[in-house]
Amino acid sequence: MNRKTSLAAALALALPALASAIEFRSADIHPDGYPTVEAVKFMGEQLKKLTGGKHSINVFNNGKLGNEKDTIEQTKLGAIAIARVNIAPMNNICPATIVPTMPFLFRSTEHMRKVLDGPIGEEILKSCEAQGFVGLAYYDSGARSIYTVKKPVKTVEDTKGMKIRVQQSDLWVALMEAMGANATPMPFGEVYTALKTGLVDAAENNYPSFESSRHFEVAKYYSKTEHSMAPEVLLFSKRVWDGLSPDDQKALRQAAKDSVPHMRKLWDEREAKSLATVKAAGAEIIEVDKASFRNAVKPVYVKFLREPKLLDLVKRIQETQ
Ligand code: BDP
Repeated sequence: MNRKTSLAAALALALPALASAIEFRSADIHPDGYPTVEAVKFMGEQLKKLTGGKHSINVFNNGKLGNEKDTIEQTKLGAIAIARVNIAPMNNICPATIVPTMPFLFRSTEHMRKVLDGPIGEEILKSCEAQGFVGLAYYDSGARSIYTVKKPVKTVEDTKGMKIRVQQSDLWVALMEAMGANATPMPFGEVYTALKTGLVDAAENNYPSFESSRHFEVAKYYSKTEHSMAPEVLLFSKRVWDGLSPDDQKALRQAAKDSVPHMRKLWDEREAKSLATVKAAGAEIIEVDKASFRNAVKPVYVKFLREPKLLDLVKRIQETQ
């Protein structure tokens, strides 16, 4: 055997081990440095540690793999292993995800974290398995508020007739319509131009997204409606999942779990930093008559929570102390 063939033989021997090492592809629409992106990178490091260096995660940020609706679809098909998305574009796919999206449901960040970390959060994720998604974790997304280009919003009266961009979810359309606005669903990546060209008058999001997307440059009135705390979710392709060993599945679950406290730390820091950035750039932070919004969106509870299962989840969330 010459040197070349013996090398080939050695490589062939090494191949079975190499072949089972996987670099999972993960999608995110946010840029580097955004807490969700950094959290999944952290999860990848944990995964490497837990699998003795075998498996890793490659985060494709900035929407490189498509908008959230597309990456959800690709994840279902198994073309992407992990989709880090907001829970809203899952609303039409997996009905229980409507619940944590509901307006004015969580009383505080602590309340939201407690619910999502516990059996209720688990139950909601589990219900998405039948649709092809293994829910690995929730990440924080703070509270979402309305921001406008031309005139500040102070009470729900001010949103009447406004064109407001929403995420791609029927619930979100209904939510804005209940406020008297015209909802325009579109992917996040199109919102800057839509605000700039007047295609929409307003959008809504948390401070970090308002800042990182630079929406504050075109919409400088940020009105603290804080109407929803719809969280982020980490979805794993059930199709890919079913081909993994129980040990690998365990490692993935653990790595995802480990990334949550890290994410929250980054999130809290980023919220404060983003607020300071947008203020320094001239954005106005406006207090609103919250009760007027709360009252206006009540019909959405009636319309979207007809199923006893969903009603029960809401009740249990409200009862969680
Ligand atoms: C951000 C979420 C992101 C959503 C975006 C949106 O992190 O997942 O795509 O809002 O409004 O807060 O579309």
